[in-house]
Amino acid sequence: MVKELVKNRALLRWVNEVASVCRPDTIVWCEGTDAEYARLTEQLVAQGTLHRLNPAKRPNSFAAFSDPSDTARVENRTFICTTRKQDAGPTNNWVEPGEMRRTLQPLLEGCMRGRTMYVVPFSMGPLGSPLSQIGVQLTDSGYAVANMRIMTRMGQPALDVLGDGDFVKCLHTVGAPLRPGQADVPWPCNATKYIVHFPEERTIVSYGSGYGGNALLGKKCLALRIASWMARDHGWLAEHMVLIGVRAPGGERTYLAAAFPSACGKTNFAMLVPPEPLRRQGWEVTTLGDDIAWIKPGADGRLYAINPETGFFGVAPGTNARTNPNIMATISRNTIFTNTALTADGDVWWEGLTEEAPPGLIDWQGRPYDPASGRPAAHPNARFTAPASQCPSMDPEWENPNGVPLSAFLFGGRRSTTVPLVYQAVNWSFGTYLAATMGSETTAAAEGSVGRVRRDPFAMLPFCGYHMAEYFNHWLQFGRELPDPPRIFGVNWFRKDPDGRYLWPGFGENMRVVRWIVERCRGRAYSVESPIGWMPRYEDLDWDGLEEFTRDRFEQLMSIDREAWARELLSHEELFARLYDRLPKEFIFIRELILSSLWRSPEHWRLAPERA
Ligand code: TSX
Ligand code: MN
Repeated sequence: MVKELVKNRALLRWVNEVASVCRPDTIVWCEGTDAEYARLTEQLVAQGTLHRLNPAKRPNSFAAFSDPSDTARVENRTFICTTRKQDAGPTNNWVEPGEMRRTLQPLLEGCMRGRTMYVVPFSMGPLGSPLSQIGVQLTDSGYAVANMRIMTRMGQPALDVLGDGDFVKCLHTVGAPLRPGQADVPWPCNATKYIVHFPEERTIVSYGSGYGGNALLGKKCLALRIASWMARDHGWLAEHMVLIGVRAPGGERTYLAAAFPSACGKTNFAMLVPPEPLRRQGWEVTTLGDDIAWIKPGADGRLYAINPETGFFGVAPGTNARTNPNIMATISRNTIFTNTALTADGDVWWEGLTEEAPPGLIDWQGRPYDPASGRPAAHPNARFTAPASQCPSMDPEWENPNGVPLSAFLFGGRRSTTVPLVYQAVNWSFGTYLAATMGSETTAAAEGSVGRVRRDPFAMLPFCGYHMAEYFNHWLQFGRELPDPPRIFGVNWFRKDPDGRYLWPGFGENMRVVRWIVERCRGRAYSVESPIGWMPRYEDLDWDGLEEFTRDRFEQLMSIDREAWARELLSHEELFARLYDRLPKEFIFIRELILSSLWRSPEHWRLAPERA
């Protein structure tokens, strides 16, 4: 790319301004070509940041190993800097924008000395789509550039779309300048970290980290935190959701968006393979995205959704051919792995890939791996970055610039008790309540006491760029304006029996639930009333090939325990108290309505199946 041909004055001015503060040795404008990617990765190999994997096993793929202190997003170092504190809300860290700029200024001065500053224009969403946004990331991390090339539509085409229009300014530095002659390290970063959003100025500044969501600014920072702010202002939705298509026998397609907190198998759900009997009937699931959905009303009043990304940045541990054959095919080539283990024959490995660790592993910190050590060989947050185009289940419409029409939203958490396999909210407002109060049980000691329910409204708690209660209000208002809004469902794959065994087989078998959801949206499936919404009876699900799943077990899986639900509803108060100043008044009444209907006779709600 020739800088002289860049038309956008604001971009040129900003690049010069940043360069004069950060003082990079050189500036490289990224074109986004295959040749450029080949050059860049070759250079990163020479620097020791990337390791080329055995091309016979994993063509054109690389492994990277981060500094042990830089392995995840840093939520306590993530800031929303709005003029008024109230606009960031009680669930975000807030600093006054002027004060934050004064804090960042000395950190940024000379922060890129001895390094190259890459100018990375990118489009979130299909090039030129009315649902897309352009960002430009300035970064001193070649690793971030290589990942951005997989995760976004990056380079000259994005710049062409930008023209002299507006873009989101994304400044990223690892915060590790080099003195003349100073040797670099494979993973430069800084102990001090700042992930800062100025939503009013559509600006992001990320300092000190090279990892994932801290460094690939198109993803969590732009496509969720900044975009959620823009969406609230302009009447659309930026959501932390999987996007899937369901093909029914005969070819009819229904599109669903689903939000799950971490550790619920979101990517597995995005690439769900139906069990053989349903596949034989003609049911198929196709993938549009595994993390983020941008959603706008169309001229026909329906909601249209796109996946703003072009790749998957997924957690490696637990991934295998049984739980997700589609992702295994996706990461077979052209993939960057970060913090996995290395095998003796130059491939990657992680816990759960195979039952036993192969001999001769090198762990993610470069040490020979001893399975008896009790430590994992791969970091628990080890990742792959892989092109979505390589996923066998991609939907034919996944790059449609107009998006796909949504029929339903699904919200799920990891709940070992109380919450049934599936239920349908009675309307948009009750659905908004369901999503706002969703929670998941913690699975790792690092997250505090294991098994406690942590509320994660819409799975957006770490990603909403403004006051969470305003976000609920935005959802409510959004629904009021839709003539035929998508139906809203709660799901829970993780309910256990009193002996601690999972009641539901999960994975591909979830297709039976998805099928019922699709049929509900199409007005073809029965359900019965319950205090928390509409629920399928045993005979309303397709049990073809799963006949051993008994009616009795289904009743356990679907039961609504009054006492447990009363406690559940009361515990919502904890979240509401945190958000009291802008909490929608509907929520108080909805809670009371559900609470009061718990005490109606169960016969009342079991006896009248409806098709609505
Ligand atoms: O991804 C999962 N899904 C969704 C798949 C579309 N996982 C893995 C979560 C960890 C990231 C699940 N784990 C699911 C699920 O539906 N369900 C469970 C719980 C479970 C685990 C094992 C078995 C059954 C349920 N059974 C056996 O292992 C034999
Ligand atoms: Mn995510």
